[in-house]
Amino acid sequence: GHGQVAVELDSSAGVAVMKMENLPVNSLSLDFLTEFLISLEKLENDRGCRGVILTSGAPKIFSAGLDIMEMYGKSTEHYAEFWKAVQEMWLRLYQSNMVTIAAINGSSPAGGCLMAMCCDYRIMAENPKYSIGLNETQLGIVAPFWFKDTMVNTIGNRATERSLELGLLYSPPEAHKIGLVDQLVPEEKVQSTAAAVMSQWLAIPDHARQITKSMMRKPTVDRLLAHRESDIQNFVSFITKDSIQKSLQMYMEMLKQRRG
Ligand code: CO8
Repeated sequence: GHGQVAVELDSSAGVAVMKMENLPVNSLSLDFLTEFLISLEKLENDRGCRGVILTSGAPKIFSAGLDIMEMYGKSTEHYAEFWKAVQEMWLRLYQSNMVTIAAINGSSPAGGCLMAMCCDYRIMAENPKYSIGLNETQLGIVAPFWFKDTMVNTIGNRATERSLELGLLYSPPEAHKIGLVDQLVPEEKVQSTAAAVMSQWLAIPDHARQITKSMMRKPTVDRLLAHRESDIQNFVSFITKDSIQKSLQMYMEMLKQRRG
């Protein structure tokens, strides 16, 4: 697909805004992830771009996380390809040389929360209707070790243990309290705050910041790189289980009924 990620580069500031536009809920489909990766790679290779603000063009939703339809009723080859793209998104975003700021202007469950946690800084709209967290266990599925590692690196071990076991989705004040987001602002201030925070981060010399980021994140990245193939195999064998397919089907039905 095309046009699911809108990129606007402000050359004078050296800052790009990446707006996710896979409507209605920015679910991370294989198509979307592929376009996202291409867009990110282009910016990464552009010497004129030093920072990226990741945000959503979908009303009320930052990202609904992995596209459940990609994990349901498909072939094992498809699951493997999909999972590889999810890994790639995480690897690229978590290790980006650019300053990455998540401007979280809507709900951000599961894979959406993962994307936000990959960024260097998180600003969330203080709308009480929004929530953020790794809710995988609520779907009867298990967040992989590198999702867990990313959360541990963000909020610490104890808060991660509780969050993951209960599949907690946090309101903005709760998310701020545990450090899952760094700052809450009124909805209409999210983008301007992101731009202001970006200029603070860009005041630091790139090379020093990049080496420091790598020092902090490389051990976590290396753990996935060392187990990448087995992580794909784990995903495929887990997701193809009858009981897991049944859980996902029930969850999708629950989502649809809840709306009715
Ligand atoms: N994937 C695919 N479709 C989705 C997803 C999704 N993640 N989320 C929502 N949709 C669909 C809905 O089914 C609905 O479709 P339709 O119009 O055909 O009925 C449409 O998007 C709009 O959704 P809602 O009507 O629910 O919209 P709301 O604005 O009321 O709510 C929410 C939006 C809050 C995003 C809500 O839809 C929601 O909670 N979605 C589910 C989010 C979720 O739980 N995502 C988890 C995905 S799993 C993941 O990311 C990590 C998996 C880790 C791997 C595990 C290893 C096995």
